[in-house]
Amino acid sequence: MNRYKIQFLAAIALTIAAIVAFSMSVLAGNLKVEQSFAPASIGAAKSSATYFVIINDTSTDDKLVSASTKAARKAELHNHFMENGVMKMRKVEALDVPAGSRVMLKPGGHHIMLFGLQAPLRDGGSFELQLNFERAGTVTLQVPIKPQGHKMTDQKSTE
Ligand SMILES: [Cu+2]
Repeated sequence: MNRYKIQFLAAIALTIAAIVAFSMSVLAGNLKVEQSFAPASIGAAKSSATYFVIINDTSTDDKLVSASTKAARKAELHNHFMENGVMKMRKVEALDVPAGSRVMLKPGGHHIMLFGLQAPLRDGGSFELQLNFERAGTVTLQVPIKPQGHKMTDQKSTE
């Protein structure tokens, strides 16, 4: 293999590495979104959820105000809460992402609820999700679909 071929292959490898890195950590303005995933849907279930971590290393407060995806009819920002010993969830208008904070959307807490899935979410697949922040604007994530029970890297330490 000549030198040029090697350089060419090295360039391809770097490009692939950059794409992989990009899919793991997505920038929205100066915000970072990491560890996104959606659990595979069960049977013919028409709803699911999406989780991720938002990192605001800036000195400016921000807010997640909405989300949308072609994978579902509707994507809503939700939170879980306990009422009379029963776990319920409800829509929230916005999620604060204060300056210098790390905000986690995780099972049992805040999440993006997906209603009316266009197709079942299959383990190993992925879909695009747009997140709209008040200041940072819109970011598009490629959300990987993981098996039921998948844990985020941060989850154990914050549970
Ligand atoms: Cu929900």
